[in-house]
Amino acid sequence: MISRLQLLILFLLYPGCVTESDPNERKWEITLLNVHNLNINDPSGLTVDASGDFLWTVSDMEGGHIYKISFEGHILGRLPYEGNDMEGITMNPNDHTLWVAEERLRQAVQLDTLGNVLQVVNVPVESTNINDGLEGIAINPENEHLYILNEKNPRAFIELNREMEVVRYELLNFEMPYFMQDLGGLFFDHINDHFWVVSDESAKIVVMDKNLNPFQYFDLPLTKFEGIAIDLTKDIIYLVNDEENKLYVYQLE
Ligand SMILES: [Ca+2]
Ligand SMILES: [Ca+2]
Ligand SMILES: [Ca+2]
Repeated sequence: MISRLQLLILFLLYPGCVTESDPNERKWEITLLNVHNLNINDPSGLTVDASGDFLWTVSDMEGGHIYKISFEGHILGRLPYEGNDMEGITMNPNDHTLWVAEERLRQAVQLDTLGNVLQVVNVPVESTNINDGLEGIAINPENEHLYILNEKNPRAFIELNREMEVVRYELLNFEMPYFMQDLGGLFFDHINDHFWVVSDESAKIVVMDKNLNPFQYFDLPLTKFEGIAIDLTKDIIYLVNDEENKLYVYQLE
């Protein structure tokens, strides 16, 4: 028998025998549990309420609304705020305020859960095509930094601090199998410091570490998924499809 100490010595003597992780090695799998119809036009962003009891989504239509929906896709409420082209939503669990990404206006808008606007932040992006703007938004509950995705041209990750200053700006131009044609939705896992990105056109989810290095991907059955939210207590992934107006539910294991 080789003792643990002997193994450790072998490991230290022969570091070359330690292989790097295979990019195709799957850490997790996802299994489709359910697909629910949504009576909402072009649902484009998704987040779990801080209570953990329901979801919030947005319609990207001009004059579109913010909706509270159940995990089965039933509409539980609608806020009076009328969006311009809302493509993302997140909730700050510390103060229970919502943040939406207004794509064409290049703005992050903070609202209370009655729909009153509290703050409007202009987000600097380089894209000149009006509909290649903000598509994803998430928040870090520890430092209250906002994470924002610009869809494409360029595919950018933008981090704003509490003062709403840009403190990180990175382009997400990955090689296969992590390549994404566009960036459609963002979820931040604050327990593991992972970023989950859904790409509409590439029909995939890519998971990145805190330094934005991708390490896992999942193929999705079709395009137009634009919102992603995860219930970390149950390892359930929720996705909304902008074209089908449907809510997809996956088990992560
Ligand atoms: Ca959309
Ligand atoms: Ca749009
Ligand atoms: Ca867009």
